[in-house]
Amino acid sequence: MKRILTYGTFDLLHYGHIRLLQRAKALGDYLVVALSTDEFNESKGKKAYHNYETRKKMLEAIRYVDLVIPEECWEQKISDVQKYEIDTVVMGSDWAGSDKFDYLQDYCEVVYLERTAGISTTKIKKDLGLQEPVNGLNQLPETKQERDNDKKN
Ligand code: C2G
Repeated sequence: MKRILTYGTFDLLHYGHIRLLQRAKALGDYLVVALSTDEFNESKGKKAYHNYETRKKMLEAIRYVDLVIPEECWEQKISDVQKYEIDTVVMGSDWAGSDKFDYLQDYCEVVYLERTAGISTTKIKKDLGLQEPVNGLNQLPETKQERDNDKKN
């Protein structure tokens, strides 16, 4: 039983995430996803659109995912590898060579899979005109008229 582990925020789940999870699972038999908690994201200066519980439920509904655990800090990875008897840690190629993952090669295999081009949570937010939350409320996307007016000004 080959056990795979990957880390991420998986906010506004999209086909780049799904392809990563699909290819990661194809490398073994059991896939553990360590999902960034809202507090950990805050420490990274990130704020997910969906909270941890929602992102966890969405991941648990994906056929490739066997277990979702919280990612609470950068330093938990060695204990995760040992606790879940991980054979391979998999990340997208944007993490290739990162000091956040390469050191795990002393404990397990580390594989970087080609990142899916053309899609990202940031791109989705930008394309939908979702500004950063104001007073905890997401600003409504501009209307087409407002966007056209902006272009004229
Ligand atoms: N990914 C991908 N293709 C995309 C977007 C994301 O392959 N178009 C991969 C990323 O490389 C990552 C995983 O999908 O391996 C999850 O992406 P994010 O949710 O953006 O995760 P990230 O912010 O990179 O958090 O401790 C590490 C962090 O938790 C990783």
